[in-house]
Amino acid sequence: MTEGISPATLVIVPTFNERENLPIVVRGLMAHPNVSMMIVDDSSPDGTGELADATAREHPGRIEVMHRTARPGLGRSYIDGIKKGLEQRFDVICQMDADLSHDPRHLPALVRAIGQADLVIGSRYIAGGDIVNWPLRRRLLSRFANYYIRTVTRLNARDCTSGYRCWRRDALARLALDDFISDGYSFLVEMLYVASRQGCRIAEVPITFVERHQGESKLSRAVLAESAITPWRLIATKDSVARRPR
Ligand SMILES: Nc1nc2c(ncn2[C@@H]2O[C@H](COP(=O)(O)OP(=O)(O)OP(=O)(O)O)[C@@H](O)[C@H]2O)c(=O)[nH]1
Ligand SMILES: [Mg+2]
Repeated sequence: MTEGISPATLVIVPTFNERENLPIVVRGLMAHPNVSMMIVDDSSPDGTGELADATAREHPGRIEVMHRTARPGLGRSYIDGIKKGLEQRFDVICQMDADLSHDPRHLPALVRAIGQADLVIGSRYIAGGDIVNWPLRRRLLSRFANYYIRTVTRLNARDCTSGYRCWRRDALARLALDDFISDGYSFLVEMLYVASRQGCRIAEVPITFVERHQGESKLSRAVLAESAITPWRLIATKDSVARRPR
């Protein structure tokens, strides 16, 4: 069953080696009328970029593919995708992973909630949220990361690290992404922090997060180290001119 999504909505999906997963994500998203997709591929060696091009040809006018070659990285991919998305007519711009952890079926609920919020987080850590197939170690790591981030930054959101998000276009346009200090997963925390500092209304709706079956996780030690430092860097720079609303 697909519920309709009424505002013009763009979903930005960063990809790196997601050949097996991408077609399933595309199918799920294209089932929602009024939803377009931007795939931001970082020259995946497994051919995800070429597959994305072929998929875009099957859905003319609804799927755009950005092939990145310079300065790879998840944060830069989001920045490039968001900038391109903001040039277009969309009222709502969402972020979603390509590894099937984020179910396209949750999208209508996220978009509906944007009626009363500037940013809606697809949340694992509110009532009704869940995680499927994560080993205890991953659960503990994510729980601890959220506790740590919330404590250091005083953010109120329960799930500060979820990459399934839905933004009101104006809130996203105000973020001054070029001034961001982090990349990788910390980039998501920084987006949330800056949005919160700018007075965004932040809401959460429950999602069931499913661990990837295909492809590899890109969570590395370097990523974890950056995540430990980011909350402190954010609070240290929070009054800088760069992050005042523009
Ligand atoms: N364009 C681009 N996409 C990336 C990069 N790293 C990861 N991604 C994509 O970003 C999304 C999230 O990355 P994942 O690798 O799923 O994250 P993970 O390591 O599995 O982490 P968990 O989902 O928390 O287990 C996926 O769609 C990836 O394909 C990158 O450097 N560039
Ligand atoms: Mg993942």
